[in-house]
Amino acid sequence: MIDVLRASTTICHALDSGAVGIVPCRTIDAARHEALERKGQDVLLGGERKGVRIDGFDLGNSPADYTPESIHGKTIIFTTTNGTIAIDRAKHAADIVIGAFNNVTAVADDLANSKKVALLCAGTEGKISGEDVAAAGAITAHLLRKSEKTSQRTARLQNSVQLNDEARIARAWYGKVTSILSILRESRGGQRLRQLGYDQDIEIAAQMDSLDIVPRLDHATQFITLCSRPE
Ligand code: 3SL
Ligand code: MG
Repeated sequence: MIDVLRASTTICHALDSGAVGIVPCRTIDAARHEALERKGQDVLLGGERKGVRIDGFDLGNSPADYTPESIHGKTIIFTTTNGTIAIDRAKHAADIVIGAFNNVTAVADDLANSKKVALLCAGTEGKISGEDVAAAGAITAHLLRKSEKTSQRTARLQNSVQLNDEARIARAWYGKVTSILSILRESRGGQRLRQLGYDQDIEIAAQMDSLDIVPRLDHATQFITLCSRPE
């Protein structure tokens, strides 16, 4: 699942800062309920609606707020406008990982041996967002490069990665990107974040491969953690 602005980026930063896990919730009520159920545990409520922190929540959806000082050792109950809904829609997938520009290479390396990969772009309230498609294109390009290298090593003539039209479009779109920061700033979501004064979040989200981590949903616990790939 890819939601560059900002759910995926924030999840990556939260886990990198030492959060125990993220519990994605589809609605604000579900998040509040989850927090009540876990009363007494070290939990924080995080997320946004219309880009801003939800009333009564501890944190919004700015990756910069998820620092080790604020969240190390805590469980984050998290709900956002698009990202956590996309995670919920993917719930029947065998394996769900969270991708952003910050962790393109780590995610692509992790997915490289999968038989079938669906790159789910969260978009913005039902509309395509350019930044999510560009990140999907970056992951696709990395998977292709990896596969070409393997083919050369094993003297196989055919590239083993087969793309559908959507993946080809994403890759072509990413191929046209000269500045990730510009794509993010110009996008629908990016423009709104700038109006809200979140320029710093866009700059963080634009940093390619700043983190070498792969957040993964554990189906049993419904926690997103840095757990390794299921066998
Ligand atoms: O798309 C989402 O779920 C949010 O990350 C949107 S926002 O960037 O926080 O407005
Ligand atoms: Mg988004």
